[in-house]
Amino acid sequence: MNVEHVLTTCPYCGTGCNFFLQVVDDRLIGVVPCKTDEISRGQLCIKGYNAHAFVQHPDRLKTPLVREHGELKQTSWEAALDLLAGEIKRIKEKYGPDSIAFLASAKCTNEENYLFQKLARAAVQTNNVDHCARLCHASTVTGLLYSFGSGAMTNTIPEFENADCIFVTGSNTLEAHPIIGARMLKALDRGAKIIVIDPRDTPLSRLAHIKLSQRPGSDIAWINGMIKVIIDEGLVDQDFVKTRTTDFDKLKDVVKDATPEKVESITGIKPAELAEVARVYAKADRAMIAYAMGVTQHSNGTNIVEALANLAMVTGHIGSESNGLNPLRGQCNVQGSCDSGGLPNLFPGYQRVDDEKARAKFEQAWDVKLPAKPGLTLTCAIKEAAVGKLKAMVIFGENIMMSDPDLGHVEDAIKELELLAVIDIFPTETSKFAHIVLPAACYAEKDGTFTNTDRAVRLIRKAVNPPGDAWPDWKIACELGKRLGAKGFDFSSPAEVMAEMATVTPIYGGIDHDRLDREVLRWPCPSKDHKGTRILHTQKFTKGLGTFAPVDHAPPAETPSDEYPFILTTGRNLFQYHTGTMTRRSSKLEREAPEPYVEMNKGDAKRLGISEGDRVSVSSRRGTINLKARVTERIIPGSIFIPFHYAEAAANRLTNAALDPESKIPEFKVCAADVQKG
Ligand SMILES: Nc1nc2c(c(=O)[nH]1)N[C@H]1C(S)=C(S)[C@@H](COP(=O)(O)OP(=O)(O)OC[C@H]3O[C@@H](n4cnc5c(=O)[nH]c(N)nc54)[C@H](O)[C@@H]3O)O[C@H]1N2
Ligand SMILES: Nc1nc2c(c(=O)[nH]1)N[C@H]1C(S)=C(S)[C@@H](COP(=O)(O)OP(=O)(O)OC[C@H]3O[C@@H](n4cnc5c(=O)[nH]c(N)nc54)[C@H](O)[C@@H]3O)O[C@H]1N2
Ligand code: SF4
Ligand SMILES: [Mo]
Repeated sequence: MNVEHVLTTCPYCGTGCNFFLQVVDDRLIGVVPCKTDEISRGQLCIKGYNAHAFVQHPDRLKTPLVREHGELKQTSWEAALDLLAGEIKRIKEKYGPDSIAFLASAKCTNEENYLFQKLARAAVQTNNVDHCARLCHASTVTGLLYSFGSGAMTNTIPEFENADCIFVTGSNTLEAHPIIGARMLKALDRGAKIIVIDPRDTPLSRLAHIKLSQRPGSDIAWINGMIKVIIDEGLVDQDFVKTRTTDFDKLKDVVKDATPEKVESITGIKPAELAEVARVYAKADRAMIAYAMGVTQHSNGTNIVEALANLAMVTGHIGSESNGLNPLRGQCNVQGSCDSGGLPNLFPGYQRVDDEKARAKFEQAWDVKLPAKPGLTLTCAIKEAAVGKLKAMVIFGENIMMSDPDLGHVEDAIKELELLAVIDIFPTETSKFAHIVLPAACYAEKDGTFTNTDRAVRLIRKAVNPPGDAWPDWKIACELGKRLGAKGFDFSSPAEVMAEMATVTPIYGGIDHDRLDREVLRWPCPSKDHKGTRILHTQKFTKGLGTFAPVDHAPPAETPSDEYPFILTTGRNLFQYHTGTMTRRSSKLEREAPEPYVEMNKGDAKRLGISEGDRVSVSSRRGTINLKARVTERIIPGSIFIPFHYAEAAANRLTNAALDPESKIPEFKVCAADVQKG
C-alpha cells in the first residue's frame, strides 16, 4: 500500500496553515503538519488535524438536483445547467439584470471567486455579487479604506512573535485563530505584554497581563478614553502624527469629552485600569493590535475600526516591523474573495466599478460592456428579496439560512424568490429552499489558491477525486458562463484563470501558480520579479496621509429593556466552524462540542434559579430558541453568549438585522434578549 502526501492549505480559518493530506487509494486517511511552512511551523489546531474528516462523508452532494413538484430530484449536469442558465436569462429579460444576485464564497478559491464575479458582471451585467465578508470584516474594509487607504492586516503573522505589546480586542484568538494565538504565546514567553479587552474571558485573556471587560457595544468609548490619556500624558508620537497623518485636531476635539467618569459609565471599565493599558500600549517599542468580530459586527462597526486606527496612528504603532493594526480575517479565503472582486462595488484588486478608467480596463479585457452602478450587498439583497424586488439568487458556498441575522426574515425573503440555486458540498439549511442544487468539489479535490489573513497567497492541491458527479466550482462557473452566451469562460485549469486575473489585478500582477510552488508571496506583488510585500504603509499610507476619523460612542441599535433585560452576544467555539456543515460531520470535533448552549453569569443564573445544564429558553424580539445553560464567571453580568454553530438552536433566530450604514454589516454582537428557565 502506498501513502501519498499532498501539501495543501487548511479549509477552515484565515490563518492559512499548510499541511499534508495523507491519501491511500483515493481515500483521505489523515493530516500531517508541515514543519517548513512559515505560517504554521509544523503546528495545527484541532480543526486542521481533522480537516480530512468531512471530505468523504456519505452526506456529500453527488449529483445535480432540480426541484419538481416540491421535491429535489436527481438529474444530469446538462439538464441542471440548461435549466439554471434558462431561468437566469428569463428573469433577466423580464425584470432586468439587477433582479439577480450572486453570492461568491470565502470557502472557494481566488480563481473561482474571480469567475463568480465575472459571471455576475460580464455574463449577467449586474454588480450584484457579494459574500460572507459582508457579515465579517466589511466594516474593516470601509473603515481602513478611510483611515489608511487599504483594509488588510498591516503586518504578517510571524511578526506577532517579536512584538513587545500585543493588544487584543474582540478576538478570541486561541479558539478562532489558534495558530496566530500560538505566536502570541511565543511572544509572551519572550516577555511581551499581552492586553485583552473583551466582555468575556477567553483562553488568551487568562494568560494576559491585563484583562479588562467592557459592556458589549461600548468600544469607541474606551478607545477614545485611551487616546485622551495618551494625549494628556504626553505619549503621542508627535513626529509620526505630523509627518504621516492628517485631521489630528478633529480627533483631539472629540476625545476631550472622553473623561474617565464618562468612559466608565458607558463601558464599566475602571479609569485607573484603562490608563494603565494606555501607558503600556503607547510606551511599547513594538506594539501590534489584533482584532476581529467583537469590533466589526456592530451597527457602528466602521467607526469602531476607525477608532482603533486612530489609536495606532496616535502612538505611531503602524507601518514597521511588529508595529501595526491587524484585522484577523476569518474564512480560509475571505481575504482572497475580496481581493478577487467578490464585492458589489469593487472589481478584482479593489478597483471601483464606478470609476470610469477601471471599468474601461475591464471592458476591454473581457470584451463586454459593464454596469457602472455598484450592486447590492448580501444583507441588502435579502431585504430586496423580501419586498419582491430581487427575483433570483445564485449562491456558491454560503449557508445564509444559518449565518445571516434574523433568520425568520431571511426565510420569508428567500421563499419569495423565483430562482434560488445553491452550489455546495453538502445539503444545507439553505439548500432545503433551493430550486436547483449543484454538487461541488471541496478543497481536497481541486487546485487553486487561498489568500490568508496576512495576504499570503497559498496553493491548495487536488489530493483525491470528488465524490460521485461533483464538479469543482470553477468548472461549474465556466459551464454556466458559456450557457449564458458570454465570452471568456474557456478555461481548462485554475492556473489559467490566475494568469488572467493577474493581468487585470495589479496587486496580484506578479503572482502565478509556478511561483507559488516555490515561494511565499504576499500582495501587493505587482510583477514577476517582485518578492511580495510583508508590511504595509511603511513610508506612506496607501492613500498618502493617514486620516484620523473623529468618531464618538453611539449606543447599539438595541439596548436592554424590562422585557429583554440581557445583552446577547454571539460567536464561536474552538471545535465548531460556522454553520457546522463541515465540523459537525467530523466525529472528533462533534464529540467535543456536540450541542448548543448559552453562557450566562453565575449571579444572573442564581437570580433566575438556573443551574449548570438546565434547559432554558432565550428570546429576542425576533424569536425564541431552547438550549442548555452554561453557568460561568467567564462572561460579565447582564450579558449572555450563544455560539451560532447549531441548527437545532440557531442563534440567528434571535439576532438583529440592524446594519452599519457605511459597510452594511449586521449587529451580530449585540441584541436585547430574555432568558427563562425551562
Ligand atoms: N473554531 C472556529 N474558528 C473560526 C471560525 C469558527 O466558526 N470556528 N470562524 C472564522 C471566521 S469567518 C471568523 S470571522 C473568525 C472570528 O473570530 P473571532 O472574532 O475571534 O470570534 P467571535 O467568537 O465571533 O468573537 C470574538 C470575541 O468578541 C467578543 N465580543 C463580543 N462583543 C464584543 C464587543 O462589543 N466588543 C468587543 N471588543 N468584543 C466583543 C467575544 O466575547 C469574543 O471573545 O474566526 C474564524 N475562525
Ligand atoms: N450570530 C452570528 N452570525 C454570524 C457570525 C457571528 O459571529 N454571529 N459571524 C458571521 C461571519 S464572520 C461569517 S464569515 C459568516 C459565515 O457564513 P457562511 O459562509 O454562510 O458559513 P459557512 O458555514 O462557512 O458556509 C460555507 C458554505 O460553503 C460550503 N462549502 C465548503 N467548501 C465549499 C466548496 O469548495 N465549494 C462550495 N460551493 N461550497 C463549499 C459549506 O458546506 C457551507 O455550506 O457567518 C456570519 N454569521
Ligand atoms: S489555525 Fe486555522 S488554518 Fe491553522 S489549522 Fe487551525 S483552523 Fe486551520
Ligand atoms: Mo467571518
